[in-house]
Amino acid sequence: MSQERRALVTGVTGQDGSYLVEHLLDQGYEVYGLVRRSSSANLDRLDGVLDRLNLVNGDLLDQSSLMSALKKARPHEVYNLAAQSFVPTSWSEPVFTAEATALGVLRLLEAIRAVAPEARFYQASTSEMFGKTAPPQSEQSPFHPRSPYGVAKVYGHWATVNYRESYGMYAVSGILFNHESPRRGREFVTRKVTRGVARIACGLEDELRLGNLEARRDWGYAGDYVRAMWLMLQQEEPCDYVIATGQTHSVRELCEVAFGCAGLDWERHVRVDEELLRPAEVDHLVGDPSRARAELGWEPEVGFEELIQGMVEADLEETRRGLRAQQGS
Ligand code: NAP
Ligand code: G4F
Repeated sequence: MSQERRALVTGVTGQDGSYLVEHLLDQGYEVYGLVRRSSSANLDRLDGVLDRLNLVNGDLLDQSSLMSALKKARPHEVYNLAAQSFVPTSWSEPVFTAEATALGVLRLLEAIRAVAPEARFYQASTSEMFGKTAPPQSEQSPFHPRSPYGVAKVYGHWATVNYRESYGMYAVSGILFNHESPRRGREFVTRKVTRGVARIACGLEDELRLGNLEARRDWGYAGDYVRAMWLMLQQEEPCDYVIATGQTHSVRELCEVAFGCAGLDWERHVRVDEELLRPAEVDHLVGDPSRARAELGWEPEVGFEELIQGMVEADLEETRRGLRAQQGS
């Protein structure tokens, strides 16, 4: 890249943040990552890039901290990946979820308008906004969110569209379907299953308790999806895009594939726990990424089986490493 480019990424300690930072550094950006105060360091996912990344303090709940971060980073591009992103927590902590996931977007947009109005803005929107809407879901599909998280994300989406329309800001909403990786949080179903497989294969556990096995998701690879985020901010005109694979699988199929990767029969180990069922479920998500394919030239490179196999292998390796460390100590 010939010109100097600076990007500010919120949610940099999360799954997507870590992949996006790597992508932006590869593109030659000077990258600033917003981190909130925590009682213990949680920079593990950034292990390989910490010496090339500028960390700035800030929290989506604190408007002045966002303004300070923007003044320090002077970004050309801002990627808002920070959120309370775990759907079940949004029922137990709905107000906190709205503060971070809905109003947090507004605080950041206001801060950009005041401090860096020329910066291009990416909002991490989600297929959870479609909720009950029948598949396939595209940019034209109506929203019918099914959780306080989904409701909060609809607010963030429309705030982004509104700032584009009200103030002429280059602000876009990426409507991303589920995307996973070995860096996925352990509470999300793919990682819970692949980690469960590893622990069962290593003899540490025998049973994996799950909720709804019939829910269907369009699961892609996080590394592919951060490329789409970046592409969205490189277009002449700001526009919102659905990012998805167009393929769908049930949680039951996920179990079959993941246990199969370790030569295990999932039906011998998986138990349904009613406590893990949600007050309202999103039954069936399948995205239609035609616009992204046509206008961004974006295609996913990693398919479902390859993704799950990679996650199982990574979890097997991590579990065996843990066992070796225990035996050595
Ligand atoms: P994640 O792993 O849960 O990461 C969330 C990030 O947000 C973490 O870095 C977290 O920081 C940060 N954060 C939370 N509250 C904050 C606050 N008040 N102020 C500043 N930072 C805060 O999520 P992800 O899977 O990478 O997803 C990234 C974004 O995409 C999220 O907005 C999510 O809702 C959205 N999304 C994800 C998917 C998916 O399938 N992964 C699909 C569609 C949309 P700590 O480390 O300090 O907790
Ligand atoms: O992995 P999940 O928790 O992801 P969910 O709810 O689809 O949300 C994720 O993807 C969204 C994009 O659509 C993001 F916006 C959001 O931030 C997050 O990254 O659950 C997937 C499905 C659900 O239908 C759930 O009911 O798996 C089902 N499931 C069945 N048993 C389970 C479990 N989910 C979890 N987390 N844990 C279980 O034991």
